[in-house]
Formats: sequence, C-alpha cells, structure tokens
Amino acid sequence: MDFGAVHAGYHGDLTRVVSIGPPTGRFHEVYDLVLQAQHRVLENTRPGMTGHQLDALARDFFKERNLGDHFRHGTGHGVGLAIHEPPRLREGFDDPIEPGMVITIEPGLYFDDWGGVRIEDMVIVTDDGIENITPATKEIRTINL
Ligand SMILES: [Mn+2]
Repeated sequence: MDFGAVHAGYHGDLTRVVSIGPPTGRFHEVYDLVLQAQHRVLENTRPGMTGHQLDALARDFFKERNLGDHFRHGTGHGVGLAIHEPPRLREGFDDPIEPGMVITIEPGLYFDDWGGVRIEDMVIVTDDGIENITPATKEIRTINL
C-alpha cells in the first residue's frame, strides 16, 4: 500500500506491504530480501553519492541473488513540492545527494505470477548519512478477509 499526504505544500510518500491471509513462506522470503536490500541502502547512504551509486546498493544486492530482472523500478527519488523530484535514485543519474535533501528509499521485487513487495521510507540526508523520518512499523501485517 503506497500512501501519500501533502502538508503546507510538501509531500509525503510511504509504502508498506500487507499479506491477505496468513503470509506464506514465499512471502516471508521475498519480504526479507527486500528488507535486507533497503537496510543496505539506508546504512550506506552518504552525502555526495550519486543517484546511480545509491541505486546500485539495492540493484547489486538483487543481481547477486539472480533477482535483478524482478527489480523493475528505481531505488528512490527526491520528495518535496512535488511527489517525485530530482535527485532520481536510478541507473545513469549522476546528480549527487546533499545534506538537507529529502529522498525515498524504496527497493522492491515483483513476480508476474505472484505479486510484489516494496518497502518505502522517506529520509533526510544528513552530514554523515541519513535520518529516517518514517516511523511506520515494518513488521508484516495480515489482513483476514
Ligand atoms: Mn516513492
């Protein structure tokens, strides 16, 4: 579920995943991989890195596990007066991130015959890393219909 909000002209962006019914083994497996990829980006983001480099933190993680074809979008984007702003965290984008920028970090995996998982946080770039401003839990929630 991908949520948004606008306050005083500034946007918010948040994605969490729920399981309809009890989560299967495959659900746990895919969810844990996406969560690991997101942690890899969250822990290694530093000012001065380019959108391409940040994207590679997640993309290489999936490629190393032969899942590169299932990561079909960018790793994140700037957020502000528009919901999607530069810098883009995508292959080929060489703009560096700077302290004070607000960006999303949102790796995901999608399978045609199954579904997908994406986990998205908004973070502020700081002098030595990031401050995560998304307090929503990442525990798997279940909806029973
Ligand atoms: Mn987003």
